[in-house]
Amino acid sequence: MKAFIFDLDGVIVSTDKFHYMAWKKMADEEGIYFDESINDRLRGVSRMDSLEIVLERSSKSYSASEKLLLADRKNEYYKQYLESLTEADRLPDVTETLSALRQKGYKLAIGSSSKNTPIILKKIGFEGYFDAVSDGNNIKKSKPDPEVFIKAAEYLGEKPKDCFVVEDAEAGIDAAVSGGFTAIGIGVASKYEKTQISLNKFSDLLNL
Ligand code: B16
Ligand code: MG
Repeated sequence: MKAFIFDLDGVIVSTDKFHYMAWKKMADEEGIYFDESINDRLRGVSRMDSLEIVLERSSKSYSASEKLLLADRKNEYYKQYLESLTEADRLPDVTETLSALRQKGYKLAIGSSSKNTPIILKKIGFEGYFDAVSDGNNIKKSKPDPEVFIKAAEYLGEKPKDCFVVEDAEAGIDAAVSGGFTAIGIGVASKYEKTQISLNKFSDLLNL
């Protein structure tokens, strides 16, 4: 294996709590029921697809332009929460494990559905750190489509079969498997049946 492609939200940094808070604020304002288990279904899913899941609980139907406004409003709340992010928000073991993997000669990339990836990487002190970044800004189809990881592998100059993908979301594991990558699951995704390697903690990557 030549490279690791990391999902961002839920793997490198815990922005998932901010997604929850931002969707919850928007949903409360609209009188739509929203809870943590609905939020779990949004992991790795694009902003507009996430909105459709949130609106399943709405009694009102929204036009396409109203939906765009709702998604924008959620994103504004989300970006306000992102302001507080710092290097201390990198998830446990991430800093040391990434540097040890790099020392072993692996290339390191990001494969995230988020259009906010550049802001997040900057806030946590990882701007320019990864050998390649593929995110919501360079893809047409979001996870479970493999496009984001295929682009990451292309940017690295590697083939999918030579890359591990590390994911916290079922949609991300589906994307990795269908793209021909080896799918490593952490958190919720460590218990998913399609996950090929399950991690208890991030530093377990050093024992593969
Ligand atoms: P944005 P990941 C994903 O990031 C999140 O898990 C998902 O909850 C979010 O809807 C998606 O990014 C889009 O994010 O609204 O910032 O473009 O897990 O693929 O790193
Ligand atoms: Mg994720």
